[in-house]
Amino acid sequence: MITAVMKKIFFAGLIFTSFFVRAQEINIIPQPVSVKQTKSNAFIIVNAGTPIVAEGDDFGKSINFLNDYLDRFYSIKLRTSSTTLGNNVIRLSLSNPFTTVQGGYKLTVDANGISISGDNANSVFYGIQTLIQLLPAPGSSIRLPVPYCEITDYPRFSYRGMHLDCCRHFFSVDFIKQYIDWIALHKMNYFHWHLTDDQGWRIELKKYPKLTQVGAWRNGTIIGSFPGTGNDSIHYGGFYSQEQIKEIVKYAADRYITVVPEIEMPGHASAALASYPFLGCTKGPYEVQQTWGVFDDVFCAGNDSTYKFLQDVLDEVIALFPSKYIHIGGDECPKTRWKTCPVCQRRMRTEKLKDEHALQSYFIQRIEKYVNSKGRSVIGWDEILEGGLAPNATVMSWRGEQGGIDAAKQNHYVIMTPGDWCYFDHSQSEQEDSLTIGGYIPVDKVYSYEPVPASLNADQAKYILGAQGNLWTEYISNPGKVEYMIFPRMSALSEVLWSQKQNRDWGDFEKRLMVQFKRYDLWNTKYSKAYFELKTSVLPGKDYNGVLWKIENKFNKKMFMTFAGSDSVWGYTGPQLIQKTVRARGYFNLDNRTFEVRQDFNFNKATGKKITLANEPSKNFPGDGPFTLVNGVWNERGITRTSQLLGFLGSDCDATIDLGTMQYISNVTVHTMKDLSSWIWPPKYVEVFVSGDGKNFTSVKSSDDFKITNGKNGVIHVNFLLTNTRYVRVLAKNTGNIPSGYPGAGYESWLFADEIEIN
Ligand code: TNX
Repeated sequence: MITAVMKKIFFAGLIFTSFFVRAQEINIIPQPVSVKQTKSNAFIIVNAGTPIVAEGDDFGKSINFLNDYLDRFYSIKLRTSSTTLGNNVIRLSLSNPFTTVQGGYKLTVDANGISISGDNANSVFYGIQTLIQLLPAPGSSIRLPVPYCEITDYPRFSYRGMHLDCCRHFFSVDFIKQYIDWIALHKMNYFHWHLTDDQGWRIELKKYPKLTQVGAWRNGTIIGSFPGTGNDSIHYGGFYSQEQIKEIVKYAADRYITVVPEIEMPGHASAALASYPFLGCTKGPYEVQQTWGVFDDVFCAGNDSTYKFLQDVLDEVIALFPSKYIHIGGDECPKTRWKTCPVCQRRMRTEKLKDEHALQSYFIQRIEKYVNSKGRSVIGWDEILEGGLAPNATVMSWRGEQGGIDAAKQNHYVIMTPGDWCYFDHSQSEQEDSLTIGGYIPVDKVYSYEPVPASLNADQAKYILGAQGNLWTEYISNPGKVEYMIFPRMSALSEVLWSQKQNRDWGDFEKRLMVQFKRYDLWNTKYSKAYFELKTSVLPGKDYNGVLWKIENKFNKKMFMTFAGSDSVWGYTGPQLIQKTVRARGYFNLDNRTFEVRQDFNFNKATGKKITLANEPSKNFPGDGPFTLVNGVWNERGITRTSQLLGFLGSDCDATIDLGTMQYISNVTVHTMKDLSSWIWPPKYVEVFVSGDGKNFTSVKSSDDFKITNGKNGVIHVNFLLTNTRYVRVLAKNTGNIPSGYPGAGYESWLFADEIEIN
């Protein structure tokens, strides 16, 4: 019997599955296995008019997610219906599995409506994410056109993760939910929640209340880049109550996302030690750390009370998190305290452990055994390979890919998070002007990542479960900065993880990325615009008459230039000759926005002149060759912009500059760096030699007076009596091996130079 309601739906379907509405292009990230846009027609979703019909299963999670999204961004609400009649419907159903990987779905849009069928309810949820990306962005309300198409899709990897460090900085429950939504929108399925570290313990434990009464708070935070220019002395912290954690775990589960909690051990334990000093080797007192890095005080590996404590903690953690995986850290654990701790040393004797690495291995294996006894598995950072891997552990490879390769060869499961591709705390812009930890990982670098290392054979490759983007938050203190750091790199990573290898194509991704930017706008996120940046380079001028500034944009847009302090603007026709100290600006317009780049040029007698180097710089820091030292550009952004400086490992920077003619000079300044935590030392001294013929040089003066100018940057000035010369040799002496008591003691030190001035 056809009811009045059914008649209405049928009637609405006839009207609204319009034949004449032109469909928008299909731009889905991550790229599905196959997409066919069948016609240029579109099906129209109508506010309150198009019902969602669930067939054969409970698709509540999918329906809620879609409805929330439509409501939030399009002010559209759809109702659910149990009738399958009519063609103005969104139909969700189960199909027979058509792939061996879990997550396969088919989505069809045609005159019969929208149909998503998946091999289970989770797979249908992925189909919903694709449907969301078929909607116009930005949104128009009331009626939403969806292009006619046929899509078949399933994921490549089973672990598709995003990590968030909530210890270095704390993020609210609402923001965590937002983060989880973004994970879902990218068809990712794991949220790695970093909950304990030196700077804060963030999870409420009923049995150990001091962990959050004491351990969740620090009395200040360093200002600026490590080691900082001071301390803000602000009481800072926060934690998640067990109720809030349950809420987040459910919120994630409603989006088919597993929350993997990380409880760090044996290192990164200051917050726990500050709360319960009996857990350390020296028994304290300890404090919740106010600066970043690695700390010598770690959990005592000798005392049984440490293991008892951690087992109690894990009991509560396991009860809160249904995840099969529990992450137990294992990274960056100095062995300093263990070496002098009698209890640790006794443990090594009784367990017949040959050194402290073996003790770390014992620690991890003992904890793993406990976690396994509760029916769960551990994940650890790749340091857990040292001294012998725990039998069932999954390895998270972060110090490059080698840990993952070694683990896979030992038949252990692996999640890849190598620093050079997956560390979203690194800068994604060459022109970054906000504070970051450094590095440079642009979106195309992330996109180029291949999680299965070439050195693995097919059997070993099966152990690579997938990969994850890590967001460490030392320099990320608010949600806006999180958005700025993860977008668009997270979108690139989602395609690395979901899409078939043969379907990955950077050029095609770029085209879809332009639409993804509109979605970020729709979501009102503060994504990074680094992708739009002008590329710049500085080249030698002809006949050493200055330097050339080259600017490029990837959109083939006309560019313009100006010099600060002048009103004139001119069109860019080719590299601009610069012959004096000036602040130059280049820009172009795209979609009513202006994208610009500024560059300061600092001129002196050496700028643009001929330069040769006696020693090659390191392959990792070749700059733009020797010319880097006389290109008029100072390295003002630290080492993010590696084209701007030369790095010498263990060797000297020994440059000879030809001024072209005899000239009077009285000063040489070398621009260099000091960052002892990164093994970067200023020159031991700078010595200046002069010569009229370029063959016979005489030393005029040397100086070791290094002065910091800004952060890690500094200079050595060498002043001398007015001298007439044509050739100037500048020797910046490497300080040699790093002295004891400093990071990297005994190893060769780095010497960085970015400019030589002659005045
Ligand atoms: C290394 S990745 C760490 C973190 C830092 C991060 C900064 C890992 C296992 N340990 O503690 O936050 O570098 O990039």
